[in-house]
Amino acid sequence: MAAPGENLRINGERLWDSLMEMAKIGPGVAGGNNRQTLTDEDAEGRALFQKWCEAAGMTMGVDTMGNMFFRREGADPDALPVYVGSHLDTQPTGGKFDGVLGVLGALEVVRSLNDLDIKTKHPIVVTNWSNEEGTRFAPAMLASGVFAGIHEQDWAYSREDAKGKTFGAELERIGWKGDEDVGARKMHAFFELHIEQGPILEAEGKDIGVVTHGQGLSWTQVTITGKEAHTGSTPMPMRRNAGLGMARVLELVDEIAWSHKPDAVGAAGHIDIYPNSRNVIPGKAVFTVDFRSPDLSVIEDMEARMKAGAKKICDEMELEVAFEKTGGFDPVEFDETCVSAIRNAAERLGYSHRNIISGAGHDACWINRVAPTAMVMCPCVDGLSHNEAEEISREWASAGADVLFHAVVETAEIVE
Ligand code: HGY
Ligand code: MN
Ligand code: MN
Repeated sequence: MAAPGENLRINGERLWDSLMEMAKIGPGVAGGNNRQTLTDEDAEGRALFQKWCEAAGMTMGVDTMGNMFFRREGADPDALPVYVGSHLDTQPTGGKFDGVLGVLGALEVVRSLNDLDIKTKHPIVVTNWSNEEGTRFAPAMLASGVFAGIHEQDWAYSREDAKGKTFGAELERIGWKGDEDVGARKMHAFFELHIEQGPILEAEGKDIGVVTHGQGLSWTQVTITGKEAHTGSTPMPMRRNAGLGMARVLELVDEIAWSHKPDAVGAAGHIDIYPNSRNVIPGKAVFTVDFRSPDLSVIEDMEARMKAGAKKICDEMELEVAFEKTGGFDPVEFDETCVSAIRNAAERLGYSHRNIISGAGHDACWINRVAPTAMVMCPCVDGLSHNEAEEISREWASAGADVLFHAVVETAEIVE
């Protein structure tokens, strides 16, 4: 397939302006974003994205999970489209670029194709996946997971946030429940641009990460039950302290992850303690253990050791413990042809690059189950993400979008 000429580039200034414009919606308290899925802020961001895509001549489709698809016609209307996108929802203390760079980078690809009046054989579809973060409604990558047939839609609709609101009800409430059958769309390929969310590319002075694999993820929700009692008048031997039990389990989680260094990681980001009162011994602790590794057998080992160890800790402390698997996916190997399109694009454009395994989960990890898929990454400052101080340079944003542009156009086949 003819590749675009090395001088074909996106409009970096327009991309940066769109990122800064979107960042005004659902602002955080420290310069980042709090645009959680299915909130009014998410709805506002979706509307702005729809306006921009329709102004670029694309037609919108929305499926029953609220996934948004904007189609640019190809010379062959029957050819399967090349899909490109990511997610607009953010963490509660999220950055301006996690997910958003991939969605607005995809829009920039189409805007640049329009500027250059380039026609492609395959249609191109710009995509925003609902609820990639899984922070308000677990698990992460929920809607792309339903699209790929991993989760049932009814189960996804039943997922509840901390206030007991369900995904299905909130999707209706914000008016973004579409009528397309989720997963009915077939793809020629899917590409996702994303910030690395880790330190490797910046540390090595590389512009581009060619993502060959994604590490696997396991989320286990642990509930430890003890007995609420007075922190002052209850003798130490009589206490059944669920908070202390959680602390010992979290120490164990850290130890287990370190035992598989350097690739495995483990922590708990979600922690609820009850009744969370200064002078009451915690009667219940609910927390989610997040284990990740590129090696499935390591993930399984970490999960099993954590459960056995937590059971032993709780037995010794006369506490009850229960486990619920609330998310997970096996390590992912992306499509070699799509990965090569990204590597060749970086080479052609003169960007330094290296192969990389994605530390974070992405919608591409699920879409890889139903279509040839690959990702391109750009560095982020200090490797920081899921933090309002998340930062990238304009140059990194442009480099990532240039490579995305070339990989998408090559795969969609330019029509002379
Ligand atoms: O959890 C993840 O890896 C992604 O950021 N949702
Ligand atoms: Mn993301
Ligand atoms: Mn994220």
